[in-house]
Amino acid sequence: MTALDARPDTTATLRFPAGFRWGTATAAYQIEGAAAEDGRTPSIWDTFSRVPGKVRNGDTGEIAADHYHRMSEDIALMRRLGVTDYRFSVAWPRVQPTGRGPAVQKGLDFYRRLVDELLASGIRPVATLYHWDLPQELEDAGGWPQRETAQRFAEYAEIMAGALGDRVATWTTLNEPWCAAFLGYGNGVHAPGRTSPLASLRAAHHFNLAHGWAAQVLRSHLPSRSEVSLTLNLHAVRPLSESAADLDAARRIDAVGNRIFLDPVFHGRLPEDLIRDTAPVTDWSFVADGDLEAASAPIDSLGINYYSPTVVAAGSSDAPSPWAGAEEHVRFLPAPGPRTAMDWPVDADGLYELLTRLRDDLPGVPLVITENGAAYDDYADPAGEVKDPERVAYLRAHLAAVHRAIEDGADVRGYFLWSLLDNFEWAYGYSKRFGIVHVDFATQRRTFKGSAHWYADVIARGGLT
Ligand code: IFM
Repeated sequence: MTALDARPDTTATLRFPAGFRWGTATAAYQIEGAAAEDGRTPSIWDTFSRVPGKVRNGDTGEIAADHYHRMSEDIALMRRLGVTDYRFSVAWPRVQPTGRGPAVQKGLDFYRRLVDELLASGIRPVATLYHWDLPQELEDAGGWPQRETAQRFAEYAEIMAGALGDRVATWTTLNEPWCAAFLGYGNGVHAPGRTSPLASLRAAHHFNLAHGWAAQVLRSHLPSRSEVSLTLNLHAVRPLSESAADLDAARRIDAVGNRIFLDPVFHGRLPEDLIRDTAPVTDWSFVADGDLEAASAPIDSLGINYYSPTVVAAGSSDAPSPWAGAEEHVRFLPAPGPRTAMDWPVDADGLYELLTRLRDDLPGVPLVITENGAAYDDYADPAGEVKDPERVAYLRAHLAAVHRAIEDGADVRGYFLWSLLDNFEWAYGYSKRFGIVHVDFATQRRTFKGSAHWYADVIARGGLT
């Protein structure tokens, strides 16, 4: 080999497999606005964001990115990007305001128009049924800690399958049930703001049940070519050292952060160590006969949302924590390296670790990156341009990690960048910008950031240069 051969080939292209899906993702409450229009009623996020001190600057999703009125403009942005797929969520209180009974036609019409315009643009719609906006009436009746909510969810899934099943081929039941259960009912940082370890574990179980019931309902109402999936924000957990105590800390977080969903959904069982670890806060008697079998209804792929890894060691963490008791045995440590505006470490290896773990743990299950992206403090310069080289570097590194995982045998079918637009970032309100399209919330003007131009180029080439 000559010295020239040994030099890295900087012109090489990391090409993704033919048919790889290139997408962007959004969620209803974060972009739609029109919170009280056409029959939509409050969700838990409308209520929560009005509670003083819960959301930065008192922001709410009342107007958000006004996507409800600007949907065609936003689809035009996607056409410019060249995405093959678009992942959106349906606002449950827009189509079934009380979470019970018949659907509201105008709500369904909005999603029909969205899907039809996407299809006419050659973009495949990927619908998520639940991205955290529970109808407030269902929370008033007990919310996700109550079994009945799972039943309501299955009925809502049937409504949506009937309304869009002929035109949407890919369905996701839930987005990130970990956040909805543990941030919503555990440490109260998300809606509905409850702080009970028991409630968070009950909610997690009912999410698994809701997912399984909805998956069955979708399967029986959708054409056979349709795909049913679930999206989890799996934690790439790293022990600080190989000591038995640090490894045990990592095991605890893996149990209550990952296997609490993976085991019921893919193996029809609850992890034994989770039951042991959580004995001080619950006895799991709310799991009824047949629940775990229902939760493990077959699905076609697993969606993964990844942003950064979690480094842990033996010790204890400060309350309030969402970890249902595990925090008494676990210390969370900052991962080294650069950080995004969320103060999340930039660490693409975590995504590779996660994908190769799933390759080994779930053979035969296709994987899709349903969210990945980064917030930075973007602004329009005097020339009106929004330059975001840090986001481009983040995305490039993570796509390279996906590529490496595919080369090493992970069956990854697509990548959805979070997010298309700057939007309502939950408890951070509008202070954090994840979009590759900048939104001036005063005027609702949309501007391609540098990362949007870069992503369009990646999609056009089918990979990275
Ligand atoms: O904005 C959220 C999204 O709603 C769920 N996944 C993480 C994103 C960034 O925090």
